Amino acid sequence: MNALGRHILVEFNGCCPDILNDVAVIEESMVTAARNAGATVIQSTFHHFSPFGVSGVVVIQESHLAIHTWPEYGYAAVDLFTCGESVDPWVSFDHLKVAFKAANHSSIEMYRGSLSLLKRIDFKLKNDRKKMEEALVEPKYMRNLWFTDRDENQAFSLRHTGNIMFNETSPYQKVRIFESPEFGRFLALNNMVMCTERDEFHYHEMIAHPVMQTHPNPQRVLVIGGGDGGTIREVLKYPVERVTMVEIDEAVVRASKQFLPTISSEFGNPRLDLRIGDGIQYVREVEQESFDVIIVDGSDPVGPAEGLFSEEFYRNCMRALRKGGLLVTQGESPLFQEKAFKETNQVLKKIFGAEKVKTLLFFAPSYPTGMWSHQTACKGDLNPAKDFSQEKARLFTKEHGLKYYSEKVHESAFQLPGFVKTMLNENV
Ligand code: SPD
Repeated sequence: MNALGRHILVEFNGCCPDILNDVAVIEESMVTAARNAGATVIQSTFHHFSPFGVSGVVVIQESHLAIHTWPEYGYAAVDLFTCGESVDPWVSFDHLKVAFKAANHSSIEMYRGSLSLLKRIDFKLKNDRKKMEEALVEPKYMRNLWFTDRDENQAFSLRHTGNIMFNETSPYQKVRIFESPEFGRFLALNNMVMCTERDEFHYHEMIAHPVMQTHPNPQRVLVIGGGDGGTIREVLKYPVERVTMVEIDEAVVRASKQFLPTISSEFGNPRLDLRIGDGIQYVREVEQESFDVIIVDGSDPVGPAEGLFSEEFYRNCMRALRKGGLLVTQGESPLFQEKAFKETNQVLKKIFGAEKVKTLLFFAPSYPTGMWSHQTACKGDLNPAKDFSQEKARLFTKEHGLKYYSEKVHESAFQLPGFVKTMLNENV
C-alpha cells in the first residue's frame, strides 16, 4: 500500500431496524468489528437519538470506525478508516454486514495520504509523548453508554457499562438487567427503570411499611406485580401467615433471581405463594374478603400494567380486601406522570371514598424527576398517615435495619406540598 491509510465508506441497506436502534448492540458490533480486524480499541462513544438512530465512533490505535444509523430506513452509513498495514478494514466490514443483517450493501475504498504526493518533514515535538502517556490515569478504554427513561419532554439517564446481563423479550415486554457504575445493577422493563441496587429500598420500604405498620394484624397479604422481589422481601419481615404474589411475567422473576440477589432474596420463603399469572384476572376471580393488605407494585401505565390503573381493577381489589383492610399502589409521579398520578387518586377516591385515600411521597433518585408516590386506601377507618404506633415502627425499623423508612419518615411522607394537594383537590 503506497499510502498512509485505507478508508472504506459503506452503505448497508435492508438491515434489521431493531438492531439499528439498539445503541448497546451497535456499540458491541463496532467494537468487535474493530478487534476482529486486528485493531487495538482505545475508546468508544455511542449515542441513541430520539426517537430513532444511533451514532458512534470507535477510536482505535490505527484510526477509527464510525457509524450513523437510520432504523426507519433499515440503513446504516459506516466509515472504516485504518492506518498502516496491520489492520484489514474489510474484516470489520464482513462482521458488520452479518451483525446488522444487511440485505445488501455498496462501498468504496480510498487510499488516504498517497505517499507519492507527500513529503516527510523534520519536526520535534514540544512534549515528550512517553512521559505524557505515563501521566495518564484515566482507563484507556471506557465505553460511553447511557440508558434513558423518558417521555416526550423529560428524561432520566443512567450510564451503564454495556454488560447487559439479562436481555429477553418476553410475551409482555423487553426485560433487561444492566450494570451501571453509580447505581449498581438495574432492572428495566421496556425502556423504563424499575429498580436499581443502589436506591430500590426507597421504593420498596415505602410501599410496604406504611400500610403494614398501620394494619393491626396483617395475616394475608396480596402483592400484584413486584416480580423483582423487593416488595415481598419487605412484607415477609412481618409475621404474616401467607403472602400471595401474582406476577404476570416469569422472565422478570427469573432475571431478578439470577442477577439481583439482594432484591430477590425471599423467593424461597415458605410463606410465599408465587403465582405467574394476570393480577387483574386474579382479583376478578378471587373470593371476596380474602386479604388484609393488597400491594399493587406494577410498572407504569403502558404495556402489561395498563389495566392496573383501571376502575374495574380497584373495585375488585376493594372486594378482595377484608373489612379494615388496606390497599397501597405505586401511584406514579406528580411531576413525571401527572395524569396517571391524578387519575389513580380519583379512581381510589371514587371507590373507597375521598376520606379513605391518603397519598405519600418519597425520593426516587432513579425515576424521572426523582419524586414518586404511593397511594393508599382503606376499607375501614384506618388512616395510615396517623393510625400507627410510633414506638412499634421505631423498634421495627431498628430491628430490621431499614434504610429509608422510619416512624418519622412514615409520618412526614403523608405531608404533601401545596402544589400536590392542589392536584389532588385536597387543598382545604
Ligand atoms: N417508572 C417506574 C415505576 C416503577 C414501578 N414499579 C417498580 C417495581 C419495583 N418493584
